[in-house]
Order: sequence, then structure tokens, then C-alpha cells
Amino acid sequence: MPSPSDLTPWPAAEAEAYRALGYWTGETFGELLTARAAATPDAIAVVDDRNRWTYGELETRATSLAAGFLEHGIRPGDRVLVQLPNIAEFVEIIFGLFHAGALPVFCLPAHRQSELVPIAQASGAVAMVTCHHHQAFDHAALAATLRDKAPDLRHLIIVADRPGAEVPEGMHALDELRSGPRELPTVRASDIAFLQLSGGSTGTPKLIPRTHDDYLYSVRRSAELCGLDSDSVYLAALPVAHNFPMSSPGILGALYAGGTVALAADPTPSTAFSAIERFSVTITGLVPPLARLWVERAEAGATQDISSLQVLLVGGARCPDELARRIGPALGVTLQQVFGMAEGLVCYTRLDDPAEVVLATQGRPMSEHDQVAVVDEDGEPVPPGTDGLLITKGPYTIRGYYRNPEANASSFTEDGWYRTGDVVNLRADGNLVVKGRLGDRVNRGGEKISAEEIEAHLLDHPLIRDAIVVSVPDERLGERSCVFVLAADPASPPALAQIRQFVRERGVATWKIPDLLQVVDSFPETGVGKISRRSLRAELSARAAADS
Ligand code: J2J
Repeated sequence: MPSPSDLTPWPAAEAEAYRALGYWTGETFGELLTARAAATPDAIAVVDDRNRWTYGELETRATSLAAGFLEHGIRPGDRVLVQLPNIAEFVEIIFGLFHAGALPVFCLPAHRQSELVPIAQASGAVAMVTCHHHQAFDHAALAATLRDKAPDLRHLIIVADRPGAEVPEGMHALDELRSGPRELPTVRASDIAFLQLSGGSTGTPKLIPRTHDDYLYSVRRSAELCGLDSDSVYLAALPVAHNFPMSSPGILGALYAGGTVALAADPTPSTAFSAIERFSVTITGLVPPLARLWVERAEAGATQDISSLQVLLVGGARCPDELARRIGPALGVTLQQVFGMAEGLVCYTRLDDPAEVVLATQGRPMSEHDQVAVVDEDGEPVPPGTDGLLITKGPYTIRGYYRNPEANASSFTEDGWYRTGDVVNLRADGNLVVKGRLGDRVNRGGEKISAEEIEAHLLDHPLIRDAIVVSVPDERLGERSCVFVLAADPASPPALAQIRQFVRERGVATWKIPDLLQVVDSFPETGVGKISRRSLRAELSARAAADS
């Protein structure tokens, strides 16, 4: 039984309504794969550079991994960190865990010790599945470090660099784990299926518990709105563990529809265009800076044939209107904007929306039962058409983070609305335009940075007395991070290179390393009494924007 702080349940009346509406069907992700494998065993489920598996093969691989996980002492309900690049094994592993009733914790390949230690601790993970090396980084060594710091982490499972290649002592190669048929535990659809990570997590990471019921509904609805069917080939170009390529409509949407998941090693135009050509990809999703690179490559004349591509989803950060206009003509696709969050709510423009809606808005909620409201800082509704803070609740938006009462108190209203922190404008036609965010998070081209997290690192630097991290507008990335610093000794302020080196050595994901530095003599006064770091960040962000 999960403890109440693991999963904050939806109120009984709402849960009942979602079931009665047929939104929550009681099916688990494991059962979904089993059903697809029974229906179309020979259809291609997953392809990457090295593998090509049918639904039948994927199911066999996943059930044999599930048996292996259980034999190695991973029990139903246990949390398992999964940190992998975009490889076919990711798919068999997460379905292996679903079949075993264990909960994947979706880490990104770019995460380092500073992110993973708190994630391992907060999730109480007993195992980690990772690769040996990726992009010249030794992930197995990182896993060994984590084991020293997170006492519950007992099993390290490694996807070897090549089939049969050695893995470090004390760790298991994934292939060793596969085991014969075994009775699998019963998994309930109302239980947590996995933990996602909140973009821009702070010292205590915000882990997002998603149930089979709620997530499968969001996947099914996404697949419908993005026009997926059994002929669809979805390319995971973004890191596949992220909520966007996972579910909007993502790899799970493709599998739901009985289509094919293709995985590209990286999202650069050269790699991804070759994958599109080779696997006849029909649909994919990108953050705006990558969409720009693809558009530029296509406008310059790409050598690969990408004519199979029909739909491009763009989201994760605001897509500039000018870029939105170029996407369709340059890539020969229908643009679909998506504004989503791992906590739940996902908005899409529809494939048959008028051009103005597709080009200038981030769409509208995907479910008729999503509730959205736009409020001021006191929680009072703003007049229609005015910018304000978006709050939401509905059939697939969580009611609380995993074991984190503090974050729950600030991120949710008393009656269960999730405070997204996004500043939006709700148009009369129901479409949302995303205007920005409360100033405590930088959205660096879709990759989120918590100001607080980086400030905490900087405060340990001997040359720094205080530091405030803010976003500044950037043509390519939308936003970049700028750190305002009060020097410990004004005569010897730190240099940007020193600060970057320091933060890098803290073992944080590369995108979080500050881009810009401004050394100042004092921070602005923001009113009487206690200075709010939040208003300081807003003030400095405005100043940086004016300077840039
Ligand atoms: C502006 N800001 C956006 C957009 C997300 C689909 C797509 C994206 C995510 C995602 C996701 C935006 N314009 N189109 O989970 O399923 C910013 C908002 C939001 C935050 C969520 C999905 N699309 N954002 O990006 O959990 O600030 O999810 O609250 O990483 O990204 O970030 P994340």
C-alpha cells in the first residue's frame, strides 16, 4: 500500500466521475503492451540504430526483464532510477519495470551527481539502470558514486556498451538479468506507475507520481489529438525520459496507437533527418531552439529525404511567432504547438485549427474535464483577457508531489489546484498564450533551471557574498541564465569562467551552468522588512532584459 504522502489521491467523487466518463479505464501500461502484442505481434514496435523489435518481441523482452528484476530482489512498488540515452533498451526496461510493478524514476542523461543524489534519496530507489558510457561520460562510475551516497541503492544494472561487453564489478549487465517466464504480480491501475521529475527541481527534488489510470488517459487523448494510428512512426529526438517525448503524444502514444517508436541518438538535424529518412518517421516533437536548427537546415537544403514527416510538435518553451510561421513551409509539416508539464495539464493546438491559432497560441487543454483558471498573486481571478497566473486541476494533473509536504503546501491550493507558475493569457476562444513565468526559474530552450538551486551552489563560492540567478532574453534559446553577484571582497570579484568552473565541478547538468555574470555593489531594495528573493529576481531580470 502506498502511504498517503506517496500519492495524494483525487477526491473520491472526481475519481468516480473520471472512471464513469471512461477516462480512467483500469488498464495498466503493462497490460497495454500485452494487449498490443497479442493483437499485432508482428508489427514493428521499436527501432533504433541497432535494434528492430516487433510488439511480440518487445513483450517477450519486457516480461523476461520483469522476471529478472523480481529475481534480483526488486519488488513491486520499489523505485528504480533509469538514466539512459535514446536507445531501444529504454523501452523494454520501462515495460519490464511496469510488468514487475516497480516504478521507474525518469532521470535525464545530462543529470549528474548533484541532481541524482537527492533524487535517489527522495525516491528511496533500490536500483538504478544506466548505460556504461554515453558521450564520453562514464555513467557506471556515476552510478557507483550514487550507491555510496544513497544507502537504499543496492542494485546497479548496466546496459553494456556492446552486447557481451564487460561491466564493472559489483554491477549487473542488463543481458545477464533476463530470466525465464515467471508469474508477474498484479498491478493496479490506480497505483503509481512511475515518478517524473519536475522541471527545475530544488534541493529536495520534486518527484511527480503518475498513476497508470491518469497517465494512460493523457497518452490516449494525446494520441487522438495528434492523429496517431498504427501507421504512425514517432521519433524520440528529445531525451526520451522527458515527459514531452514520453507522452505528448510521445513513445507511449505511438505504442498506444499500435504504431512504431523510433529513437534518434541526438536531436541534431544531421542525426535526426537520417533517422526520419531511414525509419519513415511521420511525427516528432522538439523544443523551439531545435525546431529552429531543423528549419535552418531544411531551408538551406537538406540532403536527406524527410518527406515522410507530417506533424511536428513544438513545446517546452514559447515558440516565437516568427519561427512558428517558418516551420510548416520549411519542413513540409503541420505544426502543432504543445504547452505541457510533467505535473499534468497538456494543451495542444488542433491539427485542423485556423493558421492564426496554430501560429500564435499554445493551444487549449486536451481534456474537456481539465479546469484552468487565471488568477493574480492572491489567487483572485483576473478579468478575462488579462495576463495572470495559470492554475489547473483535472483528470491527469497530480494533486501532490511524492513525499514532499513542503512543496505541496506552496504548489497546490487548498482545494487541489496546481499552481503552474506560468503567466498566461486565456483568449475568448479558449486558447492560451504563454507570456512568461514567475521569476524563479529559467527556461533555457525548454531545459529548466531552478534559480534557487544554482544560487545555493554559488553561495558556497569563497568570492561570493550573495548571488541571484535570473533569466535574460536570448534570441536562440528564448532565455539564458544570468547571475548577479555581490562579491565577498569588492576588490576581487569572481570572473564568469571561475563561476562556471565552480558550478560544473559541483556535478550539475551542463545546461544549468550560468551563461552570464553581472557583479553589482548592491541588490535593489524591494520594500520594507524581509527582502523577497522572488521579487529581487523579478527586478533584476527586468534590469537584465533592459540591458540586453
Ligand atoms: C511556453 N512554455 C512552455 C510552451 C512548456 C509537453 C510539452 C512540454 C512539456 C514540458 C511537457 C511550453 N510555451 N509551449 O511536459 O508533456 C514551460 C512552462 C511549463 C513548463 C513545464 C509536455 N511548454 N512550457 O516542458 O515539466 O513553464 O514539461 O510549466 O519540463 O515548461 O516543464 P516540463
